[in-house]
Amino acid sequence: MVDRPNKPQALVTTPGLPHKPRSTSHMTTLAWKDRAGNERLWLSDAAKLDGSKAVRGGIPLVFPVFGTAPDHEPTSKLPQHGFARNSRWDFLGKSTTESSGQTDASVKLDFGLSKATITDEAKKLWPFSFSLIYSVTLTPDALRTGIVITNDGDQPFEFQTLLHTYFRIGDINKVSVSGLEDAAYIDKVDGAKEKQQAGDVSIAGEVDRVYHPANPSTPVVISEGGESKFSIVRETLGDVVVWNPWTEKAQGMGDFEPKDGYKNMICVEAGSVKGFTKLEAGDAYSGEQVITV
Ligand code: TA6
Repeated sequence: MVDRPNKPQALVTTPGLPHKPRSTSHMTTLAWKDRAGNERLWLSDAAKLDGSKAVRGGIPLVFPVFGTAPDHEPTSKLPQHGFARNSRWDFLGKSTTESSGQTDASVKLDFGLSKATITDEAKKLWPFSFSLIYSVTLTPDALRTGIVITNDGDQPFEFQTLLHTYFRIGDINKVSVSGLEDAAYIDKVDGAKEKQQAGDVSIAGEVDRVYHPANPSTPVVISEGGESKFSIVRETLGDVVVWNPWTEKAQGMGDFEPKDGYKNMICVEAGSVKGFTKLEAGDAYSGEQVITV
């Protein structure tokens, strides 16, 4: 076969896991610097990076449940946001594409988790046969993170999944989020009431909302002082959570530092969390976000 220039290196992309993982890590993208070297994700100064607790910041991966689901028997015993973000994942491989110009260079890392590699405790709480491949792709102007979920068993299971992205911003008081206008949402700060979004979302206090935009292909844009900072395009992930803990909740989280750090972050989280997605035996689900700066 003629070797073509810039051929990506071999990459393990099937749901199967390598026999001997090269390295393992917890599943949170911790940092992302843009081409100018600016850090674009928020990470708490008190974030636990030793695996003792979910990382406060970056992009923790939520699976197989969002929040807790006491009324959903199969996931009712799982910890908040499920086990994926606290599990040790296998590094599956890396692929790079060189670039003639500066526009299409990319590096992609794949990580794997499956029933065979989660803890016995997690298996007890959620005994289904599954495989996850989590991919992180960096290009000069974008970060893509995506998940492929495979049902390796002989019975269906239901799941929720979400990319819990902590965006770094300069001043929350100058931030607005567009692309959610007219979307129905559940307001978790107001008795989980169902509401409809009028215009852009602004933050002047604790906000914890689960949006279900009518048109999932509309980009969600985070602007500051009228200038677009992040554009988020979603594939399959039909819901968007917007969260800012504000003063009281920030005060109450031991791993949230500095305490006024809520002024410099906003979570805009792409996910499939309205109800549960059913995955039949042998089927696969994939969802991705592309964040452009
Ligand atoms: O995504 C918003 C949310 O569900 C909030 O309700 C808040 O609990 C946040 O996630 C952080 O959750 P964590 O388990 O990481 O403290």
